[in-house]
Amino acid sequence: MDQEFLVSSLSDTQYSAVSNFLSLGFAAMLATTIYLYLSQARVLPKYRQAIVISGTVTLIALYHYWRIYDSFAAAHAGGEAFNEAYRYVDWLLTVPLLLLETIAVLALPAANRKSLIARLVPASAAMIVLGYPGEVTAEMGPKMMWGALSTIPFLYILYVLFVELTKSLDKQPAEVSATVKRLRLLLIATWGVYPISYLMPVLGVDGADAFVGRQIGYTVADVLAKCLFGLTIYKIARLKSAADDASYASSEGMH
Ligand code: RET
Repeated sequence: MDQEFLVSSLSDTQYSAVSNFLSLGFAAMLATTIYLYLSQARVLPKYRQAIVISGTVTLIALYHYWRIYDSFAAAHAGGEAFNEAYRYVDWLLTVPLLLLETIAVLALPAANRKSLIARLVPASAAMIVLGYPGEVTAEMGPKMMWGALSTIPFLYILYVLFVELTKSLDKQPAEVSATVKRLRLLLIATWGVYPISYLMPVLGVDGADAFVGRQIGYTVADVLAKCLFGLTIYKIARLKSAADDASYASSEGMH
């Protein structure tokens, strides 16, 4: 909910812009979910969990985009409050899962994997929970304070991913290591969009423009961080399957 203005006061162009992006988000989540669930059988069994988790992330987001779309349409038609909490509930579930799918596809030794999960999952939940009070307030002071608190676990996650992923890259085949590097770049580039969208009201864009910019920013970032990210995980799983098993590689025409 944004206290500064009512969704019903958006111009027709602003309303259509947000509505079209939300609809695009819904379609992208639907298509990616089906594609990933159907494709998980095409990688070696040890990589399937990573693909199933990726499809589950887009399935959870598919549900939330439907709810967000409905809440937005109702807020526009009837002046009801727009429910911004759907996004935060979505992230609370999907951000830890995105980290789990990343760890799963790397197929690291168990001790290494457990230590990564134990650090990254609580940090990602803290990042989202601390950001929410700042999202729903129109006051700049508390917005900056919660934003700064949420940035602490955010930076910690980036630090852990950088250090740990870099260590694991040495043990991966060359093509896999190049794709994992691209995955990491994609993660940093897309996750960076969230705090920028959050800061729009602080950056001097206010009221309706900040709302529209934030909704479009979050939606584009979600499609990249969930769909493109999930498809990249699938590509890594295929490359690793081919590297692990020559008969997989030849049956998939990969060598
Ligand atoms: C908030 C609050 C302001 C400070 C920071 C934030 C970071 C949010 C991030 C969200 C990532 C969400 C993803 C969802 C996709 O499934 C909460 C906006 C740092 C990084 C990846």
